[in-house]
Parts: sequence; structure tokens; C-alpha cells
Amino acid sequence: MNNMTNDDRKHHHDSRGDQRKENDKKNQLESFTVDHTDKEMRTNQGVPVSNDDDSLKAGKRGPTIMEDFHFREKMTHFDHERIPERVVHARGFGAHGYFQVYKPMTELTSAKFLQDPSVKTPVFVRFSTVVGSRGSADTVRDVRGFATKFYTEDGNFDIVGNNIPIFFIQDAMKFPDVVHAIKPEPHNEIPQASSAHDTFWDFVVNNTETAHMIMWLLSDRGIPRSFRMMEGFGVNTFRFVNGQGKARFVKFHWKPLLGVHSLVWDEAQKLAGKDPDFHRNDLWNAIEMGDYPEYELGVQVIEEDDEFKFDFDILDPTKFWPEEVVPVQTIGKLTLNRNVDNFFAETEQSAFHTGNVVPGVDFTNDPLLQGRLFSYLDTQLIRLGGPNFHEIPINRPITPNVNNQRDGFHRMTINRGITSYSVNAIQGNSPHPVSKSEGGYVHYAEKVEGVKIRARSESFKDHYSQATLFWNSMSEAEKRHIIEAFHFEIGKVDRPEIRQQVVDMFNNVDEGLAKEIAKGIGAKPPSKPGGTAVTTSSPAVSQENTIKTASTRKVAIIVKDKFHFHELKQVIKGFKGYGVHAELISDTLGTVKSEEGKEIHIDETFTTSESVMYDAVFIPGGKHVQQLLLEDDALHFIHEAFKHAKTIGASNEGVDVLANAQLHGIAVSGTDNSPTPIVSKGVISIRNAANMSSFTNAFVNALSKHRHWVREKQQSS
Ligand code: HDD
Repeated sequence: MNNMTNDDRKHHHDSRGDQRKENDKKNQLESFTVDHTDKEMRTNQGVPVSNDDDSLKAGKRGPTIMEDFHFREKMTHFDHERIPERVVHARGFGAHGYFQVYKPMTELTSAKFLQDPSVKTPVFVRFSTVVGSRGSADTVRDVRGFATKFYTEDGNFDIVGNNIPIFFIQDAMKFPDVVHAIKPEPHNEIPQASSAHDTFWDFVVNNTETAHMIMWLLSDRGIPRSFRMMEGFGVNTFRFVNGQGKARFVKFHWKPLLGVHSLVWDEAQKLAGKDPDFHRNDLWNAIEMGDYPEYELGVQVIEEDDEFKFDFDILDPTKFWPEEVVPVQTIGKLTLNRNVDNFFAETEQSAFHTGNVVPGVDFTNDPLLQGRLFSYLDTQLIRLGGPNFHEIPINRPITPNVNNQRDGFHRMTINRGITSYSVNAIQGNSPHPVSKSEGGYVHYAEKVEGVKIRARSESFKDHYSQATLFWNSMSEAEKRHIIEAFHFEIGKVDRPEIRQQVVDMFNNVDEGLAKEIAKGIGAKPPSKPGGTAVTTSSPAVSQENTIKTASTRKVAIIVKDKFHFHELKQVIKGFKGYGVHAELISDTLGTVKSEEGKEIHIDETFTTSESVMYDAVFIPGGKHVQQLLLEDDALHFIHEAFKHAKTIGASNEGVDVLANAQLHGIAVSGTDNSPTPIVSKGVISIRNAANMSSFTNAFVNALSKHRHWVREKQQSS
């Protein structure tokens, strides 16, 4: 190395930089990974084990003896194998991937991972629900966590975000309060994973800064279709700082390439019982099948000089920056392409922290963020059992951590050398800090002055304007869903006075909304005119305007013996071309035989699955229809899919099943043998099966719309 020229050094450095890519974290994790296939069993002390089934006893029917070190070791480890769940976001699911920036972001930030489009920065993401315990269900109404750890060459950078761009409260001081209110009530620990109970709504009506967040929580955003189909937001306002030291305010966004889509409430509740792991399964299977979820990283940037130019305080975490006012620039893409090897070791032990930033990213005085900067580090000390959790493989940066910190529970590193203090002369003051120009993290030199005071800024006092803005931005269907969510949530509140207070509080958002809420919960309509002066909307927040695609959606195909093979085959082939997946459902597993005598394998049965697990349903023609017409399970399947506004299709005799199901307000194809399918509010039917491609195209087109809300309207009217 001593003979290296400067150019050599640069080259050496660059090529190391190139290697430090996507696989750096994977390789690091692999050095900790073990696989016991074909290995002989040994104790934790490495002693070969001769019998793992029987404890050591004084006689075959006698008591176990103390000297059975193998039994004691095995049992002790088992007795201690649980750790505390996260105090919030206990239930989560993680995956690995990588991030690539589209172009150098040098003007905005010096963050190294945002400079070189050829570098793939390894990433670990953990999605979560907030309120429920580790074993609760995925599809409950809740905010979803979207926490991302970038393993950059300058250390770990975490965006610890949610799928909603704002928060319940403005000051971290109130975080324990909102969490105590929303968690199960303390006397009986009921209800699990739900905000629909008295203490939460008592908190809401007595803390009106929650109004805006409640609107989002009760909107479709509270029940995502998939982790792959939700946005992520850093929520808090951060700073980007460039190489010249110029700082700007920034908000982070994740935008899913599959668009933002949600379940309907009835479906979400049923899924919570039928498949409590619905979102886990969805993410795991998508990655296993190579449908890698992708999200673009967006940033909204506000110049320091413009800090006070908005009609909201840009540091208030109960406010978002409407995209129409502050555009989102997409600057790179995250791809999730690898499932974990071990849930506990990776997902459960992952520890995120808003304070994990790298040079080029800094904080603001957002009072929620300020409190978070304390909480995340603190909470890991109890959850992960001490100060060395950064040494747990999933949490290790891919850069070395070199400092004078020593000892503590579960220390893994063996630090050589006798100095663990600074300044020292014995080891030449190693390790030594590096200056800003050498890459050392230096906090942005924001000028701060003020008297010590426990108070809220006047500029945080408006609790309703953006709640109205959000309401104004909703489509008719989204508004209807919000009202129905209020009816459910408040319908579960026992105290009538709280129910009335909810009506009165949300009258401040919109009078029409308050009146509708009142109707469903036995409360009085608001007694005075309501609403705010806001008449504008932010179309970007309506899911109606999101990306729509059928790609990766899942269709249930119902078949019994004597279906038409050629119809099924053509449709499945057509689906494949669009990236749509199909599963075959019948009343037993095994195989069914087509009219042509071909056998196909069944994936699920009416016992193991339900329409709520699919995006759409299709019934091919054939004599099997005669039996399907008598099958309650098949009709139930179709009715539920219909109720949940899903795409439904049938060909040939299959159409008889739809006709028999009496789908309200729907036209299906008659016996005229028309070559074009009939498309009626998301129900597609064709009798002429000579060419199934026009049917498949119409079906996939309907599927890409996600749901056909117009049906809900006719059901409720
Ligand atoms: Fe938090 C976990 C997101 C406010 C304190 N939070 C946690 C996780 C996410 C968020 C995604 C789970 C991370 C993981 O997967 O391990 N939290 C947010 C967002 C907030 C927010 C977007 C609003 C902007 N949080 C917030 C406040 C505090 C906390 C105001 C306290 C002052 N959050 C925590 C915590 C948790 C946590 C207690 C529990 C487990 C953990 O940190 O590791 O520290």
C-alpha cells in the first residue's frame, strides 16, 4: 500500500466504493448465519448430544437429576426466549432490498447515498401496525408503520415513517397519552388492536389537534390492501444540507409503483379472522414470486427563506405540505427483493431511530421530532436488553463503528488496546475524530434563541383547516367510507356524551360530515353552523387519483369436475401476460378433471379460503356449473366479492352462476353468442368463448380499477 500513488489510492477507494453495494449487508448478515442441515447436534457449549428426547433420570420412572446439563441448558434458553414487544408498532414484518438514486442530489444534500446512481444502497424495511400486540391481526384499522434503514457508506440512515403524512399530536410530550388512550383499556385489556373504544375517543374530543389525523385514520388509508400498495411518509420535517452548508427543509415520501389501494371495512374485519397474516403473506409471497415491491423516494423541499410563507406552520406535524403547493420530486427507487432468513433475528431485533442520520441530513425544531430523538434509542435499551443492540447483525452499519464505548450486556466486539478514552497519547489518540471536510458529521449551525417556556406556538393553534382540506379532497366513495368508519368507531363507544362530543368536534371540520356522523350513532346533529373557510382540495391525497394497475393482483377461479379447459387455459395465459396471478378453488384439494379429460391441481378449497383473500373471481364455463349452481359456498364467494366491489367474471355456462346469484343492478350476457363481453359495473361476462382474449382484456381492465365503488352506492341507496 505504501507504494501506491495518489491515483492508485483513488482507484482503490473507488473500486471499494463500487463493491460496497447491494450485497454488502447480505454478506455481513451471512457471516452470522448458520444452517444446521446435516449437522450433528451439540449443546451451546459445543458438546455432542446423544439424546435430545429424554431427561436424565434416577431410574426410568424416577425424578430428573440436577446434573442434566443438557436439560437445564435447553429449558433455560427456552424460558428466556421472549423479549418485550415494541411498546407501539409491536406487530411488524420486514424485508430486505436496495435503494438507488436517479441522479446526483448534490445541490440539495451531501448525503453520499444520494450521489451516485450506480450505487445500490442496501436497505431493510419493517412495516407495522401501531396499536395491536405482536400476535394481533394485519388488517385492523390503524396507521401503518413504514420504517426504512439505509445501510449507507456513511453509516445507517433511518426514515421511521408511517403511511399517513401527519400525526395525532403536535408535541412528543403527549405521545404516552395518545398511546395510553388508544391501546386496550387498562382494566380488562379490551379491545385488541382497535381505536374503537371510549378512552381513545375521550382523548380525541379533549385534544382537538387530533382532528386532522382522525380524518386520515378513518379514511381508506387505515385499511391498506397491501404493504406494497401504501405510501410512506417521514411525517416530521427534516433538513437537507448540501456540501456548501446550505440547508433546506425537507419531507420524505415513499410512493408505491402499484398505487395506493385499500380494503373495504367488512372485508378487513373478516380477513382479520380468516387470515390474520394477510399483509405478511402478501409481502412474503410477492417477494418469493419475484414481484418485487417498488417505491419511489420523493422529497418536498422548502427553502429556509420561505419558512413562514405558508398558511400552516411547516414544523407542525399535524399538517402536511399539499403536493399542489410544494411539489414532490421523486429522486430514487427502493426495491424489496429478499425475505428474511429468520424473523426474530432480523425483523424483531431491528431497531429504528429517527436520530440515525448521515452527513447531509439534519433535524428541525418540529417538537414531535425532538421528542422522538430521545425515545427511539431509549426504548431499545429495555427491548433489546442493553446498550449493545447496535451489534445485533441486522442493526450493524456496513461501516465499522470505532469509538471508546466499551462493555455492557452482550458485548460482542473484542476491542484490542489499552486506551478507551480520549484524548490519549498511549495509542496516539486513536480513534480520532474527523473534521467536517474529512466527512465528520457536523450539526447544522441553526441559530436558536428563546426563553425557556412550556407552551405551544400560536402558529400550531389551527386544528381544523387541513382536516377540511382533506375532506374536500375525497371522492364520493371515500367520503362514504369515512362516514361509515365513524359509525363503526363511535358506535363502539359506550358513553353517549363522548358520541355527542365527536359530532360537535367534527362539525368544526364540515357540517355535512357531522350531520352524517350523528345519524348513525344516535346523537343529535350539530346545533350550530360548522366547517372552516377552506374550500380548496388536494387531489393528490385522494386514492381515486392513484396509479391503477392489475399487475400482481390475485384472482380466484372456481372450478369443479367438468369445467372447460380451453377457457381456463386461455384466461390464465392472458392473466400471466398482465402479471396477474390466479388460484384455483374447489371443494377439495387434489385435482379436478375438465370436460376434455384434463386434470388440474387445486390450490385452495372453500374451507381454506374466502373471497376476501382475492382481488377478483372468475368462473369458466362447462358442465361443472350445474353443480356450482347448487353450491352455497360458491354463491357466497361471489356475493362477498360483489359486496366488496371486486371484479367478477364468467364465461359460457359460468354466466349462469352469475345470473343465478342475482347481483343487484348488474346485466350479464344473454344467449346471443356475442363475441364481445358485457361489462356491467365490474362484472364481465361472455357466452362466446371462441376467443377468450377480449374477455381477458376486459376482465384485467376492470381488475386494474381495484374496486367498483358505484356498486356500493346502489347497495346503500
Ligand atoms: Fe414512533 C416505533 C413511526 C411518533 C416513539 N414509530 C415506531 C415505528 C414506526 C414509528 C414506524 C416502528 C419502527 C420499527 O418497525 O421497529 N412514530 C412514528 C411516526 C411518528 C412517531 C411516523 C410521528 C411522526 N414515536 C413517535 C413519537 C414517539 C415515538 C412522538 C415518542 C416520543 N416509536 C416510538 C418508540 C418506538 C416507536 C416508543 C416503539 C418501538 C421502537 O420505537 O423501536 O420509540
